[in-house]
Amino acid sequence: MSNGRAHELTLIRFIRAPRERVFDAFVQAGLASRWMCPRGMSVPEAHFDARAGGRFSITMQARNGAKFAAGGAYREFVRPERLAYSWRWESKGLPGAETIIALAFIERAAGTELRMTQSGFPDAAMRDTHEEGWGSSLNQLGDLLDERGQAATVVLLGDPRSSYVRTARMGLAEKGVKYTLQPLAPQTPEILAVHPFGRVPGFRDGRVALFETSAILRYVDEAFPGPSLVPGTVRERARCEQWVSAINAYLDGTMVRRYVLQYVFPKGAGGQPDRAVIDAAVREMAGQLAILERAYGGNDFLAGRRLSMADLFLAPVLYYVERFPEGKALLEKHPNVMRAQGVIQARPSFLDTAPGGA
Ligand SMILES: N[C@@H](CCC(=O)N[C@@H](CS)C(=O)NCC(=O)O)C(=O)O
Repeated sequence: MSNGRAHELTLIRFIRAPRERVFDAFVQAGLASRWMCPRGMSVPEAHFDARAGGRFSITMQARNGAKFAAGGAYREFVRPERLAYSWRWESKGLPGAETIIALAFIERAAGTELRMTQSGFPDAAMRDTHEEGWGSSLNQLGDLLDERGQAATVVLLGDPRSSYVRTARMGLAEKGVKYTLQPLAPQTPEILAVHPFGRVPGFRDGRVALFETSAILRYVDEAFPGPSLVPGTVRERARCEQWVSAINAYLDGTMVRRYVLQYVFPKGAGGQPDRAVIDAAVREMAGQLAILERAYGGNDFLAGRRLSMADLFLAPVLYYVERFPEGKALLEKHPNVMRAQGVIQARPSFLDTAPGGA
């Protein structure tokens, strides 16, 4: 959040930890190296001479190996209330302007209110990139200091019976990200606050709010360590994208909306499933499963030799299809699809996200 003054940045966060600990996280290398970089980066080096007049330096490293070093000097050091220091990027190619960071640590019930102001940016663009960087870093500070860890910051919103919510949960589980699930129905005010179309899932990582499952998984994949959810080669990445798009655009409509949901929320005469709708969906499903059967061939995954986002989109859909008579009969005629389903259904990410909780 910028406070309206020219090129100054103000961020206010509540951290569920005593203020001594929040203060120390800014000035002790062992703590700072665990959070003081945006998500997706790491801190290979940090040196802090933690006293008024002392200097510090910190190096952040991106996944591609690029390093970004910064340093400065403490101007005010009043533990645990206030801290102020200069900040200057030292690596080539980074803006070299010196800025001033001032922090206030305010005691609140159950934690600390952190008020951070960074002033002296030469332009709004530099301020805005720092807003994004610090916002993401402060999410990591919350992960580190809150006893709930990442689950205090990372929130998935949506009814766990939704196939899309399960896809997102499986992706989070595959990455090893801890999160809080808020089981909310579509179109509720809380969902509309993150998803303008009112669907589920929605996602928050601190102040970052996202909707659309593939966008959520892209973010999770890049922002957190852990095995990648997208394949390593150009062709396989495109294939992954191709299947995510096809599942969203074609399979979900037929398999979930016109087939499964016809059983779950029947719309036919006398509150019964509408046979004509089901029969039409079953005919379409037969064609779609034949396409999947050919796509798998002897592979267990849709894009390449290991699990990708594409498989996370399909598994929750086919899980539901198999629960109803025509779907089960159709699936049994497609051994490649059944084999691939068997493989993904044995993974903890699938087992631990069953819609009924078991
Ligand atoms: N393309 C969206 C689809 C989300 C979606 O359709 N979710 C369903 C639940 S599985 C929903 O919210 N349905 C409620 C509605 O259609 O209003 C995504 O990938 O997240």
